[in-house]
Amino acid sequence: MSEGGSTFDDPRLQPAARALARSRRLVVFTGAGVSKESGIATFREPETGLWARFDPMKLATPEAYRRDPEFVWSWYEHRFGAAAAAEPNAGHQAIAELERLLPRVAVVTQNIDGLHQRAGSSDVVELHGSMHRFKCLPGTHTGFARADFAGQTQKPPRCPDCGELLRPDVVWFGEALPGAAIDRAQALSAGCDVMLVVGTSGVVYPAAAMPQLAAQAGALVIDVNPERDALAASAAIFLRGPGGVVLPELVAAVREHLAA
Ligand code: BV8
Repeated sequence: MSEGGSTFDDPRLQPAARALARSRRLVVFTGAGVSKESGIATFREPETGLWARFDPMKLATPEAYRRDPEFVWSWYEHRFGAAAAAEPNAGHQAIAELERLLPRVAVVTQNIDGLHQRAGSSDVVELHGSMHRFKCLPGTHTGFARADFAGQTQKPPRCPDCGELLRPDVVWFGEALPGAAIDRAQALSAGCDVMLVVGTSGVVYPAAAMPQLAAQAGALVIDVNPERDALAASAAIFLRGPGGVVLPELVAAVREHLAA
């Protein structure tokens, strides 16, 4: 704890807060790290227990699901369970507060847990879908909620409309991102004046191209991560620390700049 009582004492905090306070079109780009303090495992840090020995990159694929739907479904059930028990953390809440402080804030997330929306962010682009939505494996019938197959005992459940296997409506490796989501994310990234990047290793494409798009368009990119990630190089300001600690301090400093 530094003398000012703040837990995050980095000289780059003030320049970052000043840029955010002046932003007219802010995009917040997030990855699994922003949900870490809500108790949801990231992809890069191995899980404990049963799932530690399985590589998410090998499970989140259409091939894995077709090869062993019961196993991949149980992996998602494990992750859904963790997410259902999770609450938005101080980082999600700070991001939602920026929307109340600044003229225009959009969140572009790689996460499928829905925690930004639960924290109060109202404009969220889900690049990789949502664990709260389901569709049938052929993709013919979409928009199912968990309640639509609650009565089924078989795992994975079957599509109420065509009887095919259901799957989470998330983007698997090797699958194209939803057209509307990637189009809007690219337009927002190319049109923002500041991009706040939180909790991503920046290795999965095309999502990881968003901060580069923003920087190429002249936006000021701020990167928040306890570790140096692949995007830190394209960031004008790198704030080393966990989102749940850095973001509340950053938003408090933004409030001070706006009040000055
Ligand atoms: C596509 C949803 C083309 C599912 C996800 C070879 C073969 C096939 C494809 C490829 C290939 N090479 C490259 C590709 C493309 C591939 C890709 O990029 N692969 C990578 C591995 C190289 N991409 C794709 O396949 C994409 N599709 O290319 O399609 C196409 C085009 C047209 C037609 C057909 C096909 C689809 C990619 C989407 C996959 N789905 N998620 C699910 O969740 O189950 S990806 C998933 O992994 C996440 O969504 C996220 O995107 C990624 C994980 O990254 P992060 O979120 O950054 O998380 P990570 O754990 O890596 O890092 C956490 C960070 O947080 C760390 O930096 C850590 O330091 C930090 N942190 C820790 N604690 C905190 C913290 N930060 C803040 N606070 C803390 N407390």
